[in-house]
Amino acid sequence: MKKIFRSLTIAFSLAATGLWAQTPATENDYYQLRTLPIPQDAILEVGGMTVLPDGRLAVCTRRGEIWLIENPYQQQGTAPYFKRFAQGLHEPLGLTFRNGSFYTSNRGELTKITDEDGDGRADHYEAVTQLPIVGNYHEYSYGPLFDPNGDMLVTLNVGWVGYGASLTKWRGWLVKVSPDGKIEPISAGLRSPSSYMYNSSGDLFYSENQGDWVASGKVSQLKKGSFNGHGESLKWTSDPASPLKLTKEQLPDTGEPVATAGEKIPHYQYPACWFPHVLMGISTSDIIEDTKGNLGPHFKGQYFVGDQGHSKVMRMYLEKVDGEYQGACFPFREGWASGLLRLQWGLDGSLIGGMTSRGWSSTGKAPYAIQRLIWSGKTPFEMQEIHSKPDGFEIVFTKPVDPETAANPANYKISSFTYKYHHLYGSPIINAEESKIKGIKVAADGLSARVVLEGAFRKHYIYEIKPEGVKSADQESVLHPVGYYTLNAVAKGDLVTASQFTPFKATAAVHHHEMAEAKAETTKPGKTATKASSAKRVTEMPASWSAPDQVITVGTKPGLKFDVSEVQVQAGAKIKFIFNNNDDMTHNCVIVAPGAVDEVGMKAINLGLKGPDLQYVPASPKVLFHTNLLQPESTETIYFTAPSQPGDYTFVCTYPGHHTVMQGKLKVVK
Ligand SMILES: [Cu+2]
Repeated sequence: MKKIFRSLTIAFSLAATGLWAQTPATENDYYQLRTLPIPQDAILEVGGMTVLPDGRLAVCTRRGEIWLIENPYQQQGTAPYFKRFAQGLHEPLGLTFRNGSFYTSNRGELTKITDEDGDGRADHYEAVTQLPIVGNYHEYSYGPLFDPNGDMLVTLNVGWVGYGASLTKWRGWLVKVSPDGKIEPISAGLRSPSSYMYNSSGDLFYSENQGDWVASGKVSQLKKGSFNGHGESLKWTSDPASPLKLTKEQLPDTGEPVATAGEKIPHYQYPACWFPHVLMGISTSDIIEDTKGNLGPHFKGQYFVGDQGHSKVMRMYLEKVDGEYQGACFPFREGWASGLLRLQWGLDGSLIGGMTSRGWSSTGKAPYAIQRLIWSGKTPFEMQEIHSKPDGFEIVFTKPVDPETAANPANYKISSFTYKYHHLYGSPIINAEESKIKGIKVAADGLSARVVLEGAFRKHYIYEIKPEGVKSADQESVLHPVGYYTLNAVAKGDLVTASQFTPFKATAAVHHHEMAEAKAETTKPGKTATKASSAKRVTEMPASWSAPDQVITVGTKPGLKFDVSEVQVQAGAKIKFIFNNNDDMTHNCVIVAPGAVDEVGMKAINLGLKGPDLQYVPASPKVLFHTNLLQPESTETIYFTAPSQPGDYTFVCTYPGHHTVMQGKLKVVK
């Protein structure tokens, strides 16, 4: 549904501007997904995954098993062969193979598993160490990853008790485990660090998920003694083993911009790249570097990052400015079958995705899956890289641009924004502002464009860069015309002077009109999330009512669910509707006309940067009533008169990524 809707939108806008030329390219034209057939008796909820030296794929599952898969590449069309190697583990969420043994982090134990007699089945399970745990459902453990000295790195999720809590030492930390089982804390402030990796330069990175203290998904470098933002882990910094002495009381837990809050926190590590919540994904997972150009030489040296909730792979380009990593993320390939948690390179250069969605809902509907992504050999027209420059950005393209469209400032839109730093869950986008473009200098080879901006840069802000109107020399549109660059520092170097700007002829008025409209929207003074009642959201009982005819209470549950699947009301009855958000995520509740749920859900996703301001409620006659977006552990009551027309209406959460699963039926009867 998502794809159909999007291509219709593109088709419509092309037709409207008279530029209809050819069918727009899709991700599938360049990157194809192949699904591994999984035998029925294997519940392959992938927790960890590794490719063995002989090419077999090893998978540990959230049900506590390890499976070995021969021929995952389905050579000559033959089926892969699955063999269960080990069982009885406790939700292992990482798998490594080293010197003939597997290593995996169970919730409470780092285990070494060996097949000593060589019969293809594990027969020796050895506890390397006990991992700290009190038994809270949210205390996941991930890894291990061997460091160059042969020690093992493990990351420890915080628990959840209405907020992320470090209920035992060293929850919320990256720890190092020596081969003899000693645990040493390395880095603090982690929330849900499901994925971490060394890049080819030997630097360690992890991906983080939105939550309390964490405004949005992000990828950060992990350094010894650094603090990554989540306050609860600081509980243990008075311990002599702690490599940092920061306390929670020192944190500016005020909701001020994270861009400036970080400057006040000793040892705070700014993310190398934010993955703006919903605009890019909703739950960043595995990071993998493409050192060989497996997905095309144009992306060699870049990273691919999974998103569990959006069932997609994103792309990340990093550069070093002032000695620190920073860079941009881009959409890459959506439409995976389930929640994408693990990424590995196959020996054939395909990108293998290991998936699970139980309890962590995803747009891919399968409960679990393994798929491989294969490059077709064709090069998409994309922003290959974005570089910081002293006066703006340099966009490198994968193919030469059409100099006419690339030189026109109206064909780009650049905005910047940041988030709040606080102990609350997530953050709205704040301080959004559109940049004015002074001019463009297109490189002589057509492969890059310097976009020169007016005004000062905003340090540690996220820059949204959209070359929407730029065409390739053969008139293709950019496949994904958006990237988010995290500008921690502005690079030094040569400036572009006005005389060097590439001249261009003014094009159709439609661009200027769109620009003006977009600008008007983004430069409005910052609005707060709470708005007064509207006709579709009446928060006080209407004066004409003496009492409601019916009171309905709907709550939320983990896993993107309402706590009731169906409620029934009388046509035309006066309804008091209480919505309690008891979950650990942000939700709203929108009542929509029969059959309109997908349409309204997609409109909410397409609100983009405007979404948070609008509570992710799109303007549509099919939206009948709605609440605002509610933070975890909060409630809102609205009043409405039930439709006079009987039928099956839907109540749905339109927070992006939720609408396909988070629905219930509002049955209106005579
Ligand atoms: Cu929701």
